[in-house]
Amino acid sequence: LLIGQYPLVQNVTVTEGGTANLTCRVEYNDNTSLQWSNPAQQTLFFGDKKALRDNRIELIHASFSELTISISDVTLTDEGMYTCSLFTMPVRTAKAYLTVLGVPEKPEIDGLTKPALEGDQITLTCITQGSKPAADLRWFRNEKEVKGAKEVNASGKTFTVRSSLQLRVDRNDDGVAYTCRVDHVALAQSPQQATEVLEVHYAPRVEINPSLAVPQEGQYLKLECMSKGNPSPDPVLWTKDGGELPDLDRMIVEGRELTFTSLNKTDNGTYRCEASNHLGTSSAEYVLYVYDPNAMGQHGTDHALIGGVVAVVVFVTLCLIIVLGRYLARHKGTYLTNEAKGADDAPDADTAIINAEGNHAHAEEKKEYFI
Ligand SMILES: *[C@@H]1O[C@H](CO)[C@@H](O)[C@H](O)[C@H]1NC(C)=O
Ligand SMILES: *[C@@H]1O[C@H](CO)[C@@H](O)[C@H](O)[C@H]1NC(C)=O
Ligand SMILES: CC(=O)N[C@H]1CO[C@H](CO)[C@@H](O)[C@@H]1O
Repeated sequence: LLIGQYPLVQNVTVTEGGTANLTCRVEYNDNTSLQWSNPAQQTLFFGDKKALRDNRIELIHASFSELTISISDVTLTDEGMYTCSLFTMPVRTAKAYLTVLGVPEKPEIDGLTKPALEGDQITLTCITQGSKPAADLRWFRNEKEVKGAKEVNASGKTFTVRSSLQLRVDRNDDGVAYTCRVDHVALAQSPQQATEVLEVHYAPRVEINPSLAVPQEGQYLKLECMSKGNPSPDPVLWTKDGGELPDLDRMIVEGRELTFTSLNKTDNGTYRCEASNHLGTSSAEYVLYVYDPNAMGQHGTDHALIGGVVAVVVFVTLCLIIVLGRYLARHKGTYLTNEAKGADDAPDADTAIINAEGNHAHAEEKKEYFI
């Protein structure tokens, strides 16, 4: 026996249908033979000599330092422990485990009723078979991931994986895509997926959109009946005050739209739009009150008048405050300085007072001027 005279092998993982290469190396060897045998202990190759008649098994390389064979079209039954033997005395062996990955089948989505009715409780189930190890299933509502309930069952060497999603459908689910995606090592970068688009039927919901907020006599007005339902509720029915629409040239019904080319006071009343499909009927009402443009104008001038009056009152008040302020300041100032002035010029106190009073009168004149 030489130092380093022993076989070396590595475990191998291969995807179902692929090719597995089994290599056995000996670093230091004399002319001792190498052999590969399968999990059933059958010899596959003894040196370069093929022992088992299986077309899928081929020799890749045979020498005293290496024996490499390949198994193509691998199936799950090929999985197991393979042995490389070096026929020294005693025989030395090395074991390599061949793992075969089961490729999950394309997933299928069950449980979808088409169309579903609003309020229905449905359970979508996604199934994929044949994965090994068990595949992972993930659900997406449009692009957003949602949580499903997973269940794994072994069937032979592979697994059947199910994931179910319980939904109470409403109108917002109409047209929504539910995708079930299979993630698995054997699928590498290309996960398998299945998608179902929900179709939800629901009773209509109606709304009336007027083109004007304050309709006035003579104006053009369009009332649009917005109805949403599935199947689409078409056509819609317009009525006025519980009866038929008056037959007037300036009142035009075109599909969902009711148009008044020139509003008249006699048009006011309650307009109703009704839409139905096989799931129900729904309606909306609009109370039309045609304003008199002259009355509106009157209101306008009233407002302008009030505004004007308020502005004048505010202005006058401000002026009064300013004038009062100035008057008070001036009154104080003139009183003090005039006294001093009068006292300087006057030969006696009486004259000083007279002078001061005279100046005071002069100041009052000035004040009047300021107003
Ligand atoms: C090879 O696989 C076997 C069986 O799965 C395991 O026990 C062993 O540790 C593996 N050897 C290596 C080197 O990974
Ligand atoms: C409104 O209708 C009445 C009667 O149909 C008509 O006499 C009147 O002139 C109309 N008013 C306007 C502003 O069109
Ligand atoms: C039919 C109707 O509703 N007529 C009303 C229209 O508005 C005037 C006031 O502008 C009411 O007096 C009418 O009764």
